[in-house]
Amino acid sequence: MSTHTHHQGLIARYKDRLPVSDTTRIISLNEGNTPLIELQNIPRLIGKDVKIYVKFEGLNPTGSFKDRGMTMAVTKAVEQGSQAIICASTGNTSASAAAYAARAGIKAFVLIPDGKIALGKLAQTLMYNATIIQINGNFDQGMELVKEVALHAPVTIVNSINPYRIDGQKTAAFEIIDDLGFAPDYHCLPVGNAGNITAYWKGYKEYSTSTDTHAAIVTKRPIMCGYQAAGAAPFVAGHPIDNPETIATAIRIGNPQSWDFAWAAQKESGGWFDKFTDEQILAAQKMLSKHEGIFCEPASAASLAGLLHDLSTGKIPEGSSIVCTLTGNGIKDPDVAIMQCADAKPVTIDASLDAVKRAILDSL
Ligand code: AN7
Repeated sequence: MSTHTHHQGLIARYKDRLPVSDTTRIISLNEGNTPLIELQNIPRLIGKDVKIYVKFEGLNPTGSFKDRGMTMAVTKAVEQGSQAIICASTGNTSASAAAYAARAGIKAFVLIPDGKIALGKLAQTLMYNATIIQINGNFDQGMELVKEVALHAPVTIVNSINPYRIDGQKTAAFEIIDDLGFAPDYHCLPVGNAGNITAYWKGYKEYSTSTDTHAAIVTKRPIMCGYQAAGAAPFVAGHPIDNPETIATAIRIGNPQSWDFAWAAQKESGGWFDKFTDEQILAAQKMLSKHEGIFCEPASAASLAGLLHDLSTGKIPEGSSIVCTLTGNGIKDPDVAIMQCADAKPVTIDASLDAVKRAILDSL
């Protein structure tokens, strides 16, 4: 690695493991290099002797892990002469695509389900100046339309069916191993369209395999645990579902595009899929904010909800090291956060010293 300390994005950092050349113009917002934070309070609260680390992907430039894939996808689209990109999205992909298109100076078109994306994601996508096409339908219908329209219009698809997306996102696994010096025993993450579980597994495999150009860095690979929302759990059902529903709108997906890759990750790692209710997901989101100071979006909290469950049953045993990916930033979905904290509404008082003193003493 270079001796410079200025992180210039994940392509610069990992270019010997990514499909770029020395002449490639890199489209980057210095994404990646996100913190891996060890939880200090939750293990004690649940009475388990485990090491839990969260990979806080909400600290990427547009607030989600999508930036890892998007820097690669847009870099390659531009290298191949594309003037426009397109995606279907539950919100985060649209924000990320829009930002990287702005950075590259090309156009972005995004198809989103009308009324079903979090407010912050809509605000971002508008500000980055993408052309937003709202459909009276869900993500899966948007995805089918994007695949069709790309056959008829000069646009590059930047959903995770674009293999460069997976290559960019696999670097999160590299960073975890580079930070810890080992692979965790378990890796827990939310699963929607299933690109991310595919990408992590690819990254873990690449770091544990010797090739002509690279020696293996570790021997171990983690067991992959993919968690879904109960109302949007095709991997638990074993087949796509028609009308996915969950408050975690980011993972409101019924027909995952990386179906086979995700099953391969599960089988090869000895892992599993499971599903959790919106209540369990929101409880995990709040627990993480309240007890660790880490605010992720609802979908991201599915990783912790699943881990808490699997620790409670012993499926994940004490003594384990675990990484949970927190895929997106909680600030993106203010409506759900404020709804969750309705019982802790701020009080309004007179602007006087007495009134402030009283407010403090009342709640000590
Ligand atoms: C916060 O933005 O599919 O299983 O269109 O935004 O790789 O799909 C978002 C997915 C988890 C699921 N957490 O990841 C989109 C989109 C958050 C997300 C997922 C998403 P995949």
